[in-house]
Amino acid sequence: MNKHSKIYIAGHKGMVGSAVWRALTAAGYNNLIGKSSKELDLRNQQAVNAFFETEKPEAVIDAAARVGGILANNDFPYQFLMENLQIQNNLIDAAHKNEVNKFIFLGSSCIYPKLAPQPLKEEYLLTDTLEPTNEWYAIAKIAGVKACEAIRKQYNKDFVSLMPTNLYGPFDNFDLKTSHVLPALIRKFHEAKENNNAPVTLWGSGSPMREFLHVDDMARAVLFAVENILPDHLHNVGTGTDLTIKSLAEQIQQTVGHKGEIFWDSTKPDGTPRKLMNVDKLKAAGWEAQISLEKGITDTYNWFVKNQNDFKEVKL
Ligand code: GFB
Repeated sequence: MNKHSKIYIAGHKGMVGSAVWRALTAAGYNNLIGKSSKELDLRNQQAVNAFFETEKPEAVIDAAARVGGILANNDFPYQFLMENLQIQNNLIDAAHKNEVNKFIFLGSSCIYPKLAPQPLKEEYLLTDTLEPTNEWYAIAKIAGVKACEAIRKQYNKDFVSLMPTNLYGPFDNFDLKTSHVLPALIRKFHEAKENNNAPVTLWGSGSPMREFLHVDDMARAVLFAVENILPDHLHNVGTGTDLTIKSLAEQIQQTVGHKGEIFWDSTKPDGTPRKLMNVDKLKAAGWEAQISLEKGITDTYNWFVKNQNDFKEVKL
């Protein structure tokens, strides 16, 4: 790989893909390609094959996926399973057939069993049953990890999977029905503050623990995988520390400056009790997270305040 190598970033308009685009551009990569979903429907196998035959990228970063928070995953199981399988199968197979030698597949920590020992090591994959609220998405992502592992094993190509913990940052989805917890809480506390410090209702019990990684740290992990041959097919990406949803809520409430009450809606699911990543493998290879949660929340809140008028509802 060199700075003129043609690198296709699938999903370059999303939170992760756009962060990867920024990181690679800042590092001097000057031959990046991306297509919006209107220009190229990644669920369409023929269209994806035609795109690869014309463009012949040297490397592919798969940041394209149907993603969402706990309720979206629970309410749209078919889309989370089928669309993710379609997107990744089309990309992986077209890349394989068109002599792409480096493919970076992105997934999520929910691929690991619901009650796996903590922190989660890569070797715990497929050792027990999954968390039911997101097993559809997880099964699709596990299939992608396995497809990349198979190509690596059978054809000796540099196909790797990076599994980040819960990501957040600029260009996140702030739609209250479909978003993940961190952007949802930023919006809820901000709007409640503007509304005379009205009470805020959050989901579940507040007791589950989550780990949060700023998307710019994730993008540096992808850059690291572009520039190095990683020792194995699967690597966790995270900070190595987590906190309860209740503590996260208090931290966001303080950053936003909301002074009202917090209520917990126990009719909404908690999801998995804990999913802290063991990040020793990627650390040993040379990557480490740099952005603290405190700074990340402040920066994301500032970004939200600047851009909130541009948000659309995200329909699934
Ligand atoms: O981020 P989140 O939607 O998904 O929720 P997961 C994390 C926790 O925050 C859950 C609680 O315990 C939620 O009940 N929570 C509290 C809220 N208030 C809210 C709120 O207003 N909005 C949201 N969204 N949550 C997803 C998976 O799991 O994480 C995906 O479904 C993927 O497949 C992704 O793995 C990273 O962390 O539970």
